This record gives sequence, structure tokens and C-alpha cells, in this order.
Amino acid sequence: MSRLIAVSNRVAAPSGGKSAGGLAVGILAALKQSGGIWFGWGGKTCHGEPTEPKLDRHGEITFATIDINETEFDGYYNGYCNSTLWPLCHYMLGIFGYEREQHEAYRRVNETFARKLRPLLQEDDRIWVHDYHLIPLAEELRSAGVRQPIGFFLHVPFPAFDILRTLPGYHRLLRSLAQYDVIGFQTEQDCENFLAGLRAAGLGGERGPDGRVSALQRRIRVDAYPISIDVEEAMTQAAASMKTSAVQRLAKDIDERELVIGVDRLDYSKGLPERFQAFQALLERHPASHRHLVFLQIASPTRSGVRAYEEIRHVLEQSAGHINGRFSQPDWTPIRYINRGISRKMLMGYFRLAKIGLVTPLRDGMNLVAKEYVAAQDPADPGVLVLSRLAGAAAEFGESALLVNPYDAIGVADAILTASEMSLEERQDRYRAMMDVLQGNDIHAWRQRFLDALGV
Ligand code: ADQ
Repeated sequence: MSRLIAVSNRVAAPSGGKSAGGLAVGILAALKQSGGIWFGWGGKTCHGEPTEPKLDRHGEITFATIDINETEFDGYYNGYCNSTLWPLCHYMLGIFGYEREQHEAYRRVNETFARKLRPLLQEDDRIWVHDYHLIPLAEELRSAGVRQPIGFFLHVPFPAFDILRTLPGYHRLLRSLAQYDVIGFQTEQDCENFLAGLRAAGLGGERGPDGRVSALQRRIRVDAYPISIDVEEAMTQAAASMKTSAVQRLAKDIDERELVIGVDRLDYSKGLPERFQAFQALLERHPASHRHLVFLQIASPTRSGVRAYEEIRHVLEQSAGHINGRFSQPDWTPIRYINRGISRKMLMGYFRLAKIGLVTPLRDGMNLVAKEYVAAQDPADPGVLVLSRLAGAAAEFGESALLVNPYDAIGVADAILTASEMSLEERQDRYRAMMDVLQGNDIHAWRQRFLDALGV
């Protein structure tokens, strides 16, 4: 079996007892199976040249991390990655911006990744690159003489051509992608968008009889590999977490009321202001829901170096304050807004306690919270998932979730009400249908399908 080299912008440090997020679980399990290296940025910036990889070996897995120059990192990460590509891929052209210097920093950081990774590679390695931060990495590795198979998985949506062409130099992005041997997207729609982009740019994009796609005289495997979660772990953790004092305290406090939960990174693509508006619409239109529902929103701050993220934080604080000021009663506050991350174990317990999971991104590659919420439910008395049609997860769960358009406040409000009134039988039917999806495609199946395609 050949060695796997996983590359992502950020390397998750070997977990010291703390459970890792979905992507880290997938990558770590893959690396355990075949042995190999996880290469990427270690979380520190430096002032001069990027450092040589720091190698930290744990059994068959070597964590190889580099420090990147601070100014360069700012242009690459806060700039091109998170102010250009992220809004573009999430169809947020109002937030999208482009600066040529940032684009150049992005290219240079990718070149640095390739230069630092190259000496660590062996002849029969297979390389698996993750996400929009590293689209040009295969091209850089190829020009450094790397001939090993290289796969790429895009965690975010791939935009329709009319959105893609907003990006100066989108041609180059497509050309860079064409240097991979396997390209994985979250959904069929993302695959279609990519192929349509190749065709519109005159770079190929036709599927041959063997299913491979032609692009720039190369033949590439392009498929949907919807990412998933460790379903067994989520189920076990959720059940165990119910016994913890934190979850029991919340249960006691909620009492006869119903808990509605939202858990997200504090990101404008997650539709949080719109979700708060929807909850407000519910309170306005259905006074009977007052005192009966409590909405707990947990939002962990991210990307604080990007202005749009600072802004959304203020918008949400104001909105929660406004709604609570208007509707609260001495013994009931409609929205509980927590602006930080919480432990995974506690999260799973909160999910299980919540009768309604509110997952309403304006656009999302997949959305693992939707999957975690379902897996965490008590099979005997499961809650209901209210899910945005614009999340990748909707393509898998379909109408087993209550699908909504996140921009339609009244539509979301009605769905919350429907969820809250749903019979046990219907909740169980929907839960079982969604669990079938999850058990048919957990994080291990996802990883295995991709690695089979890459030939690891
Ligand atoms: P994200 O945009 O980060 O991921 P998501 O898929 O929901 O979105 O994953 C977030 C993870 O962080 C989940 O495991 C969640 O439980 C955890 N999390 C979020 N907020 C938290 C909080 N406040 N406290 C504790 N934990 C929290 C990107 C893409 C997604 C895609 C994933 C994986 O944007 O579309 O599903 O990658 O490919």
C-alpha cells in the first residue's frame, strides 16, 4: 500500500485527548491506515522566510508543519482565500473583493507549500490536497517535477460559471484544478458547475466513456464525494453526554419548553442574521410559541482578521438584544446567544436535548452540523432537522429534513412551528430515513471512496 500525503492549510495537532472535527477524523483515519504525512501550516507566522517543516512523528503518522511569513500569510489567508475565494464560492458577491497583490501572495504561498513538501515525498506516495486554499498546489508540485498521483477535495461549493467568471483570472484557477488526477466535490451540482466552467472556458470538460473528464490534454476523475461524520462516535457521545452536569443543568432549565438549537462558526455564509429574523417572525406571528420555545445559538468566532467577520458579530449581538428586549418576560428569554466554541461532547448532548435543529446557511458545501444533529438524536424520541435547501446536506437528506429557503423568514418560521408540532411517528420516520443516509456514508466510507479513486 502506498503512503498517503495529506495536505491542508492547517494541520490539526495530534489530539491530546480532545476529539477532532470531521475533516481531521477522516484524514487521521486515512493516515493511520496507510501511514504517511500530514503537511500544512502549523498556526504560527514568522517575519522572514518560511521555516523548514517541523516534523512530529506519532506512530505511522508524521505531522509536518511550516511557519509562513506574516505579511504573506495575511495576503494569502485573510486576503485571497477568505475575502475573494470564500465569498465567491458562497455566491456572496456583495462581500467579494479582489486585490492582485493578494492573489500573488496566494500563488507564492502555494509555491512555498510545494517547495517545502517536495523533499519529503517518496516515489510511490499519493497526495491528497484539501480545499480552496491550495488549488494551485498540484500545478506547483508538477512544475517541481512531482509525478505522483494528486487528488483534491473541495470542501466548499463550486460556483456556477456566471459567478465564477466574476473572478479575475478564473481561467487560471480552472487550469490549476486540471493538474489534479482526482477532483472531489461535495455534490453532483458542484461537479456539474466545474464541468460547465471548463467547457465555457474552452478547457475541455467532456466525460469520456471511462467516466473521466478531459481537460488540457489530461484525463481526470471528477466525482461527488459528500463528506460525512463519525456516526458511531456522535451517537455514543450524545448518549453519554446526557449524563453530564452541563447537559442536565440545561435540561432542567429548559424544563417543559422546547429547545431549538443552532451551532455554527460565526460566518456570514451560515445565515445567522436571517435565522434570527426568522425566529423573530415566528414570535410575531405565533404568540402561542412564546414561553414554549427557547432558541440557543452557539456561534464560535473565526477569521477575526477579515472585516466582514467583525461586522457580522455586531449585527448578531444587536439583533439578539433587540429580539430579547422586545419579547422577553421575567421568566423567559427567547434567544440565548453564546459567542464561543464549546466542547464536542457537550455539543452532542445539547443536540440530543434540542427538539429542533436549525441549520439554515445561505450556501454551504455540506454542513456537518446537520449530520451531527441527526446522529445525536434519541431514536425513541428524535428531534426534527430544519435544513436550508442551499446546503450540500440537503442533496443527501432531501425531504426527510424540513427543507427551507433561508432567505424566507416566514417560511423558516413556519417550518419551526411544523417541527414543534410534529407527531412522534413522523419524527421517527424522518430520523430513520436520515440515519440510513448517514450509515450508508459515514466519514470512513467517504475517505475510502476518495482513496480508492486515488489508488492509495
Ligand atoms: P465549516 O464551514 O466549518 O466547514 P461545518 O461543516 O458545519 O462547517 O463544520 C463545522 C464543524 O465545527 C462541525 O463539526 C461543528 O460541530 C463544529 N462547530 C461549529 N461551531 C461550533 C461551536 N460554536 N462550538 C463547537 N463546535 C463547533 C467546511 C465547509 C462545510 C463542510 C465542511 C467539511 O464550509 O460546508 O461541511 O467544511 O467539508
